[in-house]
Amino acid sequence: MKSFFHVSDIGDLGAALEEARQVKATPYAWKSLGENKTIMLVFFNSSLRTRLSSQKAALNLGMSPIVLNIGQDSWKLETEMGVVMDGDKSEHLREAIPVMASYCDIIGVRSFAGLKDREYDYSETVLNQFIQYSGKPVISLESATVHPCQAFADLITIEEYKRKTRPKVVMTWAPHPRALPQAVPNSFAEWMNAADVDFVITHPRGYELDPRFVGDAKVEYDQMKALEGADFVYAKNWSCPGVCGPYGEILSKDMSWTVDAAHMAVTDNAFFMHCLPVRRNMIVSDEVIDAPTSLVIPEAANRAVSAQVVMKRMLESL
Ligand code: AN0
Ligand code: CP
Repeated sequence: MKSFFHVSDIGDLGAALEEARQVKATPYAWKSLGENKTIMLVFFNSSLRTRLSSQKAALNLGMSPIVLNIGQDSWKLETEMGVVMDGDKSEHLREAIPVMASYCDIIGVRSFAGLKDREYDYSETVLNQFIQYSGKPVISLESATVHPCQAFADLITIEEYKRKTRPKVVMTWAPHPRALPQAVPNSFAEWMNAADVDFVITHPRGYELDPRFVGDAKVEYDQMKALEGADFVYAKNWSCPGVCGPYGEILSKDMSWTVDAAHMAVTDNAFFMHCLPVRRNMIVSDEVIDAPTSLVIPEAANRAVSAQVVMKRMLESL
């Protein structure tokens, strides 16, 4: 595997899920695969799960992880071409990327959407520079438009907990005080469309996701109607994707969308999912996230599994 951004990069989903099962059952079985191999994990933004699960996955494979926090441990990096670098950025990505690549075999990059310029974000400007100038396999650890390691872990979790062959999975927008990227809902939609599930998206009007990710998914603007009979409720906030409104802005903080017991009551005793970090009593009520049907912890634990499958495949194709 050369890069990991989209569901198509993982190939057959059944095979990937089977591989995830094997990796989870025997995480140290490929310990020699990563011998004398190094993965560079580059963070332009904060992280708890991605940072730790990626390191854990690398260590399970016998590979050495190096973590770099841009702007904290390193120089601040300029990401735009053609600018006069007279500000606070001391170094350009154009030099930094090949330098980082010279010390490693695989690169993982976290680079959130700036939410200012849709074209800049949706053309994955930063991630594409990593692909172009590193010459190494690149993993998106949440880039401007996608978070594939999360969506793969989510699918693994659904596969583990589903009680029907084809469960109903509902992704619902929920309120948040700050403008957040669309990467998580974009990837979740992309992966659910590829999986064998009945997938429904619900959000207030104006929050329509990019059609590239929505695909053939059903969009239902009535949240309660969407949740009826759901087997999995996947909550997430995102800012305006710029399809039917102003890009990157908060259009609503309607707390009636917070997933609480009344929402869960119309489901088929659904499991609750969220990628974390989550704002309690904004996105989800305490009673729902603390219930036995909440999967947020096993979902986060599966981040190490999805990351290990991806890194294993990359190591196998080096
Ligand atoms: C980020 C987001 O919504 O994209 C990361 C989620 C994994 N969340 C926050 O910034 C709170
Ligand atoms: N879910 C997720 O990616 O969490 P972090 O932002 O903490 O890595």
